[in-house]
Amino acid sequence: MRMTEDTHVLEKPPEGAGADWTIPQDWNAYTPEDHETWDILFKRQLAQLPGRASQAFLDGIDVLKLSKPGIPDFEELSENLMRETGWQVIAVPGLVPDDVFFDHLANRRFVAGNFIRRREQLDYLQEPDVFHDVFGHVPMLANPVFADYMEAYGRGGLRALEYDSLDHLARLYWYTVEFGLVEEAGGLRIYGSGIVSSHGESLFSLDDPSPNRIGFDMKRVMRTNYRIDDFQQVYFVIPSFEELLRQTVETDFAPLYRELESASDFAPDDIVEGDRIFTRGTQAYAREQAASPA
Ligand code: HBI
Ligand code: FE
Repeated sequence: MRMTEDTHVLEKPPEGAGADWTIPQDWNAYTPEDHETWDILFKRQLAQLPGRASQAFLDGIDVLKLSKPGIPDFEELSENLMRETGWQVIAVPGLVPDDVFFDHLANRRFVAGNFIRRREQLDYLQEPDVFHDVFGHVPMLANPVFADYMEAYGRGGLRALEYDSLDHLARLYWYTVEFGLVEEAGGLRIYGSGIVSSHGESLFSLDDPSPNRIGFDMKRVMRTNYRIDDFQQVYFVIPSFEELLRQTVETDFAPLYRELESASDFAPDDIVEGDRIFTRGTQAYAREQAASPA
């Protein structure tokens, strides 16, 4: 999740957090209700993901044994993940500063919020909780290619901070890691964590006639604004995780950032020259929302 004015990132690590912002998960402090919240969300999502989530995501759920009831214990989860791809899951109190976030990713540590949403927030909350972070992100980290992509992104983030070009790189994260689709033999599939962890968007992203679905292009994505408060108006489709990793590793970001400095931004619902269009959306949903904001 991207930091904005309306999310609350602290300036320095809160009491009890290390200099790297990590805290103990404190698994024993979860209440029976917390575990039950996880189980409700897990069951609801898993029921609608076959045929929708990418094979890599579904395989990750299996190899990490995430079907075990209750909020996963990060130590046990990290042991399983370490064996697959050398990644770990560590707890943080919420959003952490960009440089801290990227440094963890570059070292194959995924930071996860340790708190879980309240019962009246099952469908939407602003800050990433343990369900979004663990259910949404961690299965993909069991995939060796995607695991390398996330590390490459972390390194890229540290460099983007030097070039003052974080806004452009953050769009890459948004439209891949959070809201990406991938083309598989059976059709389009979800791999973005923001979609797989959302009851509504896991249907909307694939089935609704409203959003555009466009072939992934690194520069195009980096010029595209996004909204954080509703379903996306555009989803970008990668041909494979290998291709996403290849483009990220092979792109020379310094000249790209320089070029982007003077390039205009695209709105989320723009269709532009060169787009490979999978579906041209009606944008009916976005128009309705604009007419009657929630
Ligand atoms: N912190 N806990 C947490 N989770 C994130 O996804 C996150 C963050 N801090 C910064 C950040 N994301 C952004 O820099 C990236 O999304 C680009
Ligand atoms: Fe996320």
